[in-house]
Amino acid sequence: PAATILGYPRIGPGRELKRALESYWDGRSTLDELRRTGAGLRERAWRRLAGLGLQALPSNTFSLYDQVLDTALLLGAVPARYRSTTDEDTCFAMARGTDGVAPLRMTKWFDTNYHYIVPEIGPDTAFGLSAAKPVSEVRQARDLGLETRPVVIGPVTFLLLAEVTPGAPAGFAPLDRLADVLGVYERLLTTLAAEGVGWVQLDEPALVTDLGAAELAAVRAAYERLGSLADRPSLLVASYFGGLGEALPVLADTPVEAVGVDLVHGDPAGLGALAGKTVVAGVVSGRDVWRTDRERALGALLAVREHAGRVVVSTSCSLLHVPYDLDAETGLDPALRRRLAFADQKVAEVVELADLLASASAPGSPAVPVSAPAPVAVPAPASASVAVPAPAPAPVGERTGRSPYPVRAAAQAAHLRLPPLPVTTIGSFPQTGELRAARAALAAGELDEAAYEERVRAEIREVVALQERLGLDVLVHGEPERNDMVQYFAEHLDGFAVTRHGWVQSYGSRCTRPPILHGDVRRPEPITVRWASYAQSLTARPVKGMLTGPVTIVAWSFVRDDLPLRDVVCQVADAVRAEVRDLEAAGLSVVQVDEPALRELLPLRRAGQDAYLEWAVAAYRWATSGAGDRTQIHTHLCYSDADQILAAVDALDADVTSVESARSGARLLGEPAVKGFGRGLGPGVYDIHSPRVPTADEVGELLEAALRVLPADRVWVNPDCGLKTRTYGQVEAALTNLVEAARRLRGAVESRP
Ligand code: THG
Ligand code: ZN
Repeated sequence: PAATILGYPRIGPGRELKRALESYWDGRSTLDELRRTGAGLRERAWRRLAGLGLQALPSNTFSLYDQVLDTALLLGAVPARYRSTTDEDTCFAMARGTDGVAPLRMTKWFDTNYHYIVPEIGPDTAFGLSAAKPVSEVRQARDLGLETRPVVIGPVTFLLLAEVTPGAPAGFAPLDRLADVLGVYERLLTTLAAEGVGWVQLDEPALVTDLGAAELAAVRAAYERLGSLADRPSLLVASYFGGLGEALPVLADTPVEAVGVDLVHGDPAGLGALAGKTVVAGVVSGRDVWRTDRERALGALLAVREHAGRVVVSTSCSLLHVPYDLDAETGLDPALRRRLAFADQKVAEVVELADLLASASAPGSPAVPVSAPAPVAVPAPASASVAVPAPAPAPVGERTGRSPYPVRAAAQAAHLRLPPLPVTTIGSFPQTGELRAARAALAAGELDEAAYEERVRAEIREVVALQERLGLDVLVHGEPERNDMVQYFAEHLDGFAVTRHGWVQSYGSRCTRPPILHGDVRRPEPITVRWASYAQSLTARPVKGMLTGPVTIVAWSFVRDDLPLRDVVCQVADAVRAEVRDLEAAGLSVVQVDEPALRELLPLRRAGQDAYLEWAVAAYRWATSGAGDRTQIHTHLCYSDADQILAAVDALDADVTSVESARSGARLLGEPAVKGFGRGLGPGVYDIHSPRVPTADEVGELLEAALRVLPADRVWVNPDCGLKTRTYGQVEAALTNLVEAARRLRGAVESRP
C-alpha cells in the first residue's frame, strides 16, 4: 500500500470516550459499558479510514487515557502501589491516583498541547509483556475484515521520557534498562508475528531532539537487536515533530524495513541514506488544520522517491492533534473553510497524494504532471497590509517604557498599601454547572445577552463578597464569563475563528477546542474591561485584571503558516497590550498576564531555543509594558517545571510571579534560581489539583521556607493554580487557612529589622 497515517483521534467525534470515562469514574456506568464504547470508537475509526480509501490502517492508537501509559502497561512498568484487579483500573490508578496514592506525573508531549503520563522506571522495575491490548485490537479489526499495523511507543523514546523511581541509586537512568526492555519488545514482536501481523510501527519522536552519544548508541543497539530477530513483523520506526538529524544515519544502518520521516517540520536532507528502505513520508501535517499544498507535497514525494527504495505517503505525525471532521463544522466562513482540513480531510489528502505519486512518471523521468490532477490552489490568506493598515510594531528590542523594578515596586507599595505576605488567587473561581448551562443557553439563543450578563454579574458579586469576607488582599472577579483562557480571547479578537465541535484531546478525558488563528489579529474593542471594572466597583480593595499572554494564546491555537510565528505572536501581543492599558485606564491597579505555555513553543532542539526565548519574552514585555509604574503586573506559570525556566521568567519583568509548586514546594524553594529571583514570588501553597484542603500549619511551613530564601516584602500567598475545577466548599476552607497562615506570620515579618 502506498498510503497510511501514523495515528487517528480517539476521544470520539462527539467526545463519546470523554463521557464514557467520566461516567465510569463517577460510578454511573460499568467497566463493560466503557469497553463497549471503546470498541465502538475503534470500529468506527477503522471503517471510516477504510471508507476514505486508506489501505494501511494503524491499530492500538486507541487509548483509554494515554499511549505512553499504555506502553508502560504493555511492558509491565507498573509500580506496585497502582496494581488493581483490571488493566483498566490499574491504568486509571496510575493516571489519576487512588485514595492516598498520588498519580504519576503528567507532562507535555513534546511541543504539543497533549499531555502524557510519565512512566517511572528504577533498577528494580520488573518488566514483562502484557500484550492483550494490541492483540485484541488486531483481532477486532480482523473480525471486521481489516488488517492493521499495531502502533507502540518505541523503546528509546519510552525510556527517555521515563522518570527515575524515587530512591533509585544516584547515576541511574531509565536508559540503563534498555537491554531488559528490548527483551520485552522482542516477545511482543514474536507474539504479533504469531497473530499474523505483517507490520508494526514503533514511534520514536524522541529521535528528533538533540541526542548525545549514549542515546544514539541506544538507538543503534535497539534497532540492531529488534531488526535481527527471526520471525518478526516488518518494522516501521516512526519519527515525528521534526527532522531526524544525527539519528538518521544511525537508523539507516539498522535492519528495520521502514523509517517514518516528518517532511513538514523536518527537511529531507540526508534521506539518501535510506536507499534500501521504505520511507514513510510525512507530507500532510498531522498537527495543523491547513489544507496541504499538493504541489509542494508531491515535489517532496518525488524527491524522496529519487533516493528511497519505496515511498509511502503519510501524515507528519498522528492525527491525534486535530479535530475529526471539517464537515461537522457548518458555521465557518466559507472562504476560511476552503483553506482547512481536519483529520478526515487529511486522510483523503494522503490517499489522493498517493494516487498522484503513482501516476507521476516513473523515477528518473523528468516530466512531472503536477498541475493537471492537482486540486484548486488554496487561496493565500489576506496579507497584513490588507487587514491591518498599520502593521504591528515589532516588539523585539523595544524599550519597555517602565522604570526598573525597584522604582516600580516603591510606587506600587505606596499606591496599593498591601500588608506583608499579601493573599491573592490565580484568577478563576469554581465554575458552577449553572453558569455553564447559562452559557450554553446563550449560545443556543434561549437566553438573551442581557439576562446572561446579569447572571455573570451576580456571580461576580458573590465572588467579590466571598473574598472580602475571607480577608484576601488582592481580589479577582473569578472569570465566570470564560469557557477557556484562550478560547474566550479568540472569540473576541479579529483574525480568529472558533469551532463548535473541533475538540482535541489534551489529556485523559479533557479536551480543548483550539481556535483557528487565520488572519491578522486585531482587538476591535475591550474584552475583559467591563467584568473587571464591575468587580472593582464593588470593593475598596484592589481587583486584579486577568489576561492570557500572547505566547499562550498562540500556542493553544491552530496558527496560520504564512507568517513567521514570531510576527503572529507580536500581533497578539499588541492586542493584549491594548487590553492592559484599558484595564489600567478603567481603574485596575493590578493586572495579571498569564503565560503558562511559554515553554511549550520552545524549539525541541537547543539550536533554536535562545532565539525563541528572546522574542517570546520580548512579546510578553511588549504586551505588559504599556502600564505605568504604579500598576502591578502579575504573571502565573503552571506546571512544576517552573524551576527550569525561572531565569526566563525573571526576564518577563513582571512584578509578581506565581508558580505551581504546592506538590514540590521544597524542591522549588531549594532552587538557586529562586534565591536570585529579583521580583515578587508567590510559590503555590495550596495544591488545587487535589480535593485536599491544606491546614494553616502546612501553609505556614511552606511560607516560612519561602521566607528563608526570599526577602519578606517579595513573598506572596496564593494557591498554585486557578480554582476552576474545585468546589466552593474546598475553596472556602482552603483560602481561610491561607489567610490565617499569612496573618500569623505577618507580625514576625513586620517586627524584623
Ligand atoms: N486551556 C487550553 N489549553 C490548556 C489548558 C487550558 N492546556 C494545558 C492545560 N490547560 C491543561 N489542559 C486542560 C485542558 C482542558 C481542560 C482542563 C485542562 C478542560 N476542558 C473541558 C473538558 O474537557 O470538559 C472543556 C472546556 C471548555 O468548555 O472549553 O477541563 O486551560 N486551551
Ligand atoms: Zn496554573
